[in-house]
Amino acid sequence: MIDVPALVAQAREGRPRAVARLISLVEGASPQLREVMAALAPLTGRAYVVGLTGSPGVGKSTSTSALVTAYRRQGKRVGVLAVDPSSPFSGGALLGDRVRMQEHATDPEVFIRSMATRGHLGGLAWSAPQAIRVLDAAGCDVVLVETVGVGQSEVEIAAQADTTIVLLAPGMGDGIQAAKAGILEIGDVYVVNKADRDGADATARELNHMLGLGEARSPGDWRPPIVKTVAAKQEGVDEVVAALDKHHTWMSEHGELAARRLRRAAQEVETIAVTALRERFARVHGDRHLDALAQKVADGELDSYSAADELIASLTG
Ligand SMILES: Nc1nc2c(ncn2[C@@H]2O[C@H](COP(=O)(O)OP(=O)(O)OP(=O)(O)O)[C@@H](O)[C@H]2O)c(=O)[nH]1
Ligand SMILES: [Mg+2]
Repeated sequence: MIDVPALVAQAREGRPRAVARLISLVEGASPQLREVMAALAPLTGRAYVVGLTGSPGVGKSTSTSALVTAYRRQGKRVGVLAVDPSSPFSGGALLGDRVRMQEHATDPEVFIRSMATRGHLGGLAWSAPQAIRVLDAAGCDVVLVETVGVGQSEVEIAAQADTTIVLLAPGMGDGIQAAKAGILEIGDVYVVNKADRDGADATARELNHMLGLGEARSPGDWRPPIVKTVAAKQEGVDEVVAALDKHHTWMSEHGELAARRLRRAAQEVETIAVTALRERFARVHGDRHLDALAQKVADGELDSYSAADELIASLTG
């Protein structure tokens, strides 16, 4: 048994080992998870959570590292969570990321963690928010969440962030790829990285066009900025931080920050509740009850809605 209050107290002081331990507890769905989350709850809500997403190789890790540098210059404590929704292992696929974060590895004010979420009950939607809470409770002013992979997982991760950065790079057909993956709608800030390469202006223009940024908006609406960077050389990164500050201020002033956090919490509670019901169902009935009901539905003896009602009643009654 782990002494949770002691561990949480150490994490609160920003002790890296305690933070790492807590995230492992979250990742491993420890039986003490409930106790951990209850102890963390009153310590959370301070961190500004920024999600970074974009096609493989656009420079998410390099940009994350560059943002860490920029925030450290402001004296801020920074957490980094690299989430790989496609892999059941942490580490392997994220090795490259670790290398790119190397310069921050010995900074006691920077916490870097990779997380694999495949195979988890509830997956990403369930484990990432808990890990973010740990970093928040550990006193991180900013938590940067990088998602590897494309598609739904990126949209899911964006839902966990206060602000989402969508990264593109010139000459990768990124505009089209991003649009396909549906990630163009989720950006609050757009970054065209690798601006040292040809075509950065064209990519920015194309993006501007696709997002309809030239069109009129209602006063007070957020107009996502497009920032060009050379993350590998720290160029343009202060502008990204300025854009993030601006978005944070805008959200605070328009009630959007609170609204996003409320939506996030609602989603999280729902995920946990549904997962709990599913577990309970498996414990109480195994698949037998479901199979029996399904047989009736297949034979036309029972309609599927009534079968579902019966199933729910058997769990909650
Ligand atoms: N020319 C140039 N190369 C860059 C820049 N930023 C990153 N790179 C390079 O692009 C490659 C990919 O960078 P990463 O930061 O690993 O990209 P990523 O988006 O995290 O990649 P995945 O996590 O694999 O999806 C690396 O070789 C970087 O050195 C840049 O501004 N200019
Ligand atoms: Mg990466």
